[in-house]
Amino acid sequence: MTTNEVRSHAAGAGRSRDEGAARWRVADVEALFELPFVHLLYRAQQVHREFFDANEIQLSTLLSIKTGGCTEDCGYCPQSAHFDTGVPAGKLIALAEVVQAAQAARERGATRFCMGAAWRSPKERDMERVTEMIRAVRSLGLETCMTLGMLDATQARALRDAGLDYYNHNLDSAPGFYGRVVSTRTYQDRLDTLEHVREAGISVCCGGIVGMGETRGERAALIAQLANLDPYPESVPINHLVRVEGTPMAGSEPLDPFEFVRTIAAARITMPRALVRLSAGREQMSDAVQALCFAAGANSIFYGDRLLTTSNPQAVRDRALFQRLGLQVAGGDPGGSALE
Ligand code: SAM
Ligand code: DTB
Ligand code: SF4
Repeated sequence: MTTNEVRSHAAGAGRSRDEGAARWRVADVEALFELPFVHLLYRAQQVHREFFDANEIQLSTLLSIKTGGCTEDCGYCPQSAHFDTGVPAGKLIALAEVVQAAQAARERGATRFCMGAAWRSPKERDMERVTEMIRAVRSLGLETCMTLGMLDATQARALRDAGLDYYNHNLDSAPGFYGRVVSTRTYQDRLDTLEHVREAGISVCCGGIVGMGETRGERAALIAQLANLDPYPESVPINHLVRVEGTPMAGSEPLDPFEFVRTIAAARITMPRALVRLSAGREQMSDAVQALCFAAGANSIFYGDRLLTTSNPQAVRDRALFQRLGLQVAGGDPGGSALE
């Protein structure tokens, strides 16, 4: 693809919804990755500015509502019962604990509260309790997101009826790489859950992990897969693998940070209206690389000292970074004093 073709493709030129979904060929996305770095960032910035205030970021806070002991064998995950990572298996936490954490997140400036459970899929007895959590968090005026594993159509509708705004379910890698990541479920299982979520009318949060030893072509294939979901996800978390000792992927070769930035830029260009979230892995990233991610079109982060089981930059460090970069936080001031 020439530079001009890349530009017109990114702008959606010549395609309309009526003619069918816009399809990104893997080769087209690879062509984005191959652009000289500054040209790629320029393209991403053009697209970003067309649809967003490019200086504004949205803050989501995560809470693990059920930690560890998971039956799945996802090779990156500290919560799998298949690996010895020192993460103990817990039970579903109490509603009051969730409400307390959500209140604290709101005071610190988060606008979305994401609750994650280390499940293959929720059991029937869990559904009542998680729907209570959705109602309670929503009543605080926060957007709600849950990630509970695979859902069937009935479960997706139950979460929708409780008012769930977003469901997070990542494709995690390119289809061709997935078999090297997990053996206890298939790529098609992931796509089926996403379909149930979409059909229930819940907004989709779906992204992946980079730095698991995949090739550039496989990173491009992941982005193409996400961009070709019809419609593409409203929210796209791009995680950098957090290498946790005891997981099969702990020894993955470190990824060139510029390659991570390129992945963010490719996500921005191919999914122009999505919130692209610079997700796991920020703790291990320099402030300069994070700033490049924002310049490449990332406009959301996980904010708060913990992800699910691993640490995230301290909120005070993030606020200092926002200030140094002059970044505006969506929905107002990130409640600095509430944390000190
Ligand atoms: N159990 C549910 C599932 O897998 O769908 C939800 C929770 S799971 C922990 C949510 C996501 O966290 C995964 O899809 C993966 O993208 C991300 N994740 C888990 N461990 C990670 C790691 N070590 N580094 C980066 N991302 C990770
Ligand atoms: C997502 O894409 N990343 C978040 C959230 N969705 C649930 C989880 C990151 C987990 C990182 C490893 C851990 O803390 O256990
Ligand atoms: Fe379980 Fe989710 Fe971790 Fe896989 S990513 S082991 S499904 S908690």
